[in-house]
Amino acid sequence: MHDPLVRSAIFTCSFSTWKVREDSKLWTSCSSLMQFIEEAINLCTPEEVQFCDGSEEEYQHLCERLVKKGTFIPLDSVKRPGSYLCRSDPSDVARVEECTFICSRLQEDAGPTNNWKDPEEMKVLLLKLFAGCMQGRTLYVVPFCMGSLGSSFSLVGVEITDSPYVVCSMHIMTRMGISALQHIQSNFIPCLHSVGKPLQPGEKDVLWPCNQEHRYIVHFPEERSIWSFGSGYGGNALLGKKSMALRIASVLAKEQGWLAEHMLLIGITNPEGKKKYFAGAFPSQCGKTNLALLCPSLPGWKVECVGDDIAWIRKGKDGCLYAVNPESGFFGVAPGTSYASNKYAMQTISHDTIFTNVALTQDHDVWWEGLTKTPPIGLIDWKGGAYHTGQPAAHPNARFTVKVEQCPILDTHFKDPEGIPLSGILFGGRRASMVPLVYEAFSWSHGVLIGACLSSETTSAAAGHVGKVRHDPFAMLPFCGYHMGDYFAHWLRMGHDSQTMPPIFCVNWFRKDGEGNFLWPGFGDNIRVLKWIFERTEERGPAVSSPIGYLPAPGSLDLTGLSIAEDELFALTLSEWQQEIRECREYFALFGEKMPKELLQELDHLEKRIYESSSTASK
Ligand code: OXD
Ligand code: MN
Repeated sequence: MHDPLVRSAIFTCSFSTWKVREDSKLWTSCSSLMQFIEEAINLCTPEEVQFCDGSEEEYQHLCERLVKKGTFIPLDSVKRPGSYLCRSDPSDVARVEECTFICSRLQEDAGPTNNWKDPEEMKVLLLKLFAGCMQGRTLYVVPFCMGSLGSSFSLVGVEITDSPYVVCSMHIMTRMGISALQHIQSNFIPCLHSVGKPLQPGEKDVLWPCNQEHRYIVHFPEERSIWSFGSGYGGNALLGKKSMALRIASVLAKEQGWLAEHMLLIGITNPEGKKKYFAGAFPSQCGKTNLALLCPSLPGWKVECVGDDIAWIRKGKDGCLYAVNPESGFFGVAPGTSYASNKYAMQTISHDTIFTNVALTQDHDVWWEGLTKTPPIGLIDWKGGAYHTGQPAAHPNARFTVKVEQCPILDTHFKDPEGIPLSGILFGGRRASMVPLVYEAFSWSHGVLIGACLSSETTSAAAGHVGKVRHDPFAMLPFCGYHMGDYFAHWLRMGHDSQTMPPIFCVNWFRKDGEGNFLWPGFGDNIRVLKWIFERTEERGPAVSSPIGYLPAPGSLDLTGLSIAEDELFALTLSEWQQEIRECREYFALFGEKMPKELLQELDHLEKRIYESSSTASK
């Protein structure tokens, strides 16, 4: 016999397949979960409901189903075992920031950097869109856990979705199914997702259903719920990631005194065997995955990966910062990844990987720009047509989705529920000029200013113009679930009461010379910069004070074997900095009363130091 709630759900939507299952008690024992499911069924009217258990068998079954439908193309079982290519609709290839909303009760709580709508009005709009939206489709119930199972720092959510691609991706990116369900008491974050394309009786489905007309990625921070409509892609649809682990988690973090950040986490071991951990915030597509999986060019140095995209950071009893990666997979950008640039990423994705929007080779393997110097003959591009020179073979935001366990340099403390202790924090962006290769903040509040002033050229991770410099404070512009001014204040507060905060550094791998060539080789050579940072945290690395922070003392950056114009990498053009400060001040004015005075003072100090040094220079 079914539980009465399940029975009533069956009755109301008369879905055709409900198997009595051994785990049904586990599902029905949480009444708020059953209520969420029942309401979703009644609203979305799916044809079937599938309660996902997270098993390998279930994953394989879903993949087979997607293959049968034509959405997944199996790759060569010898070259790329257990892997699939999936092509999205060409209109659904990236996060849609203009359709992403923070619907707090008060607009001022969302702040000027987020789209906002009154939560009640938004609910009315969403209820209309979701009504009947899963007709002819299967509704999947996906319980998932962000963070280690059973850790008091983890968050449990339940995503209801009508996209089997999303379910497969959640299998990889989160701890999902029964293991997560066991940790739901009554507390979970409900996430409702639909591709927004109901099927009329007899209508043939398309390979990648989505809704081009209506797209909404909506967060209700007080209610702690997420509704996503119209897109099946990445951060729009895998709701444990950007929506829950950043936007909703950032709100919880502010309330509870921790940080939910868009950061990679790495362990670095020096040739003497000493190990330190670092976190790094970089805007989307600024090389976070490459840095997280770095293969050092300096002998004796080792980098191990804890995470490539999201870090949850808490203060330990000793006052130091400890971080965990709440995800269990990588959703990395494929173009540019190769054995030359990132051997560990290539090994990670050598099997059991879902590729989205890459090109397909004649022998059923994958290809993208940068994988090899020239494209192979007979390539099929990401849209499924013959590849023509001059057109992109892979979409620039093409992705691989793969379990972290496949990473050959996964850190042994990856699952540690207490997290890894941070010895330093890095901020970086994609800046063609002005920002030197590396410098260190004078203090925590100066470091917070560096984070707040972070700007970067826009990339294809989000729909819209590419290559325009925009402010992206802490690389959190699209991901902060509340007012950015309050967020800055929260960062300042985290560092106030103790001397135990790690030092903060700024890095820029993307500086160019007058001809538009990158000055720094990047990739494995970034270890040279990490080495200087590592040694600075030991107070061993020599540095010189400059108006913007501490720079490596001449000769202290290990450039052995490189022929590099070091001066150009560190040149400070003071007029450019004066201009930058003017722009930051203008930007900060956006945050009105909520802009912390302390940061404005830090900006004044920076301006004064720059002014003083330019007047000394001109004497
Ligand atoms: C991502 C992003 O997908 O930042 O990680 O856009
Ligand atoms: Mn990201």
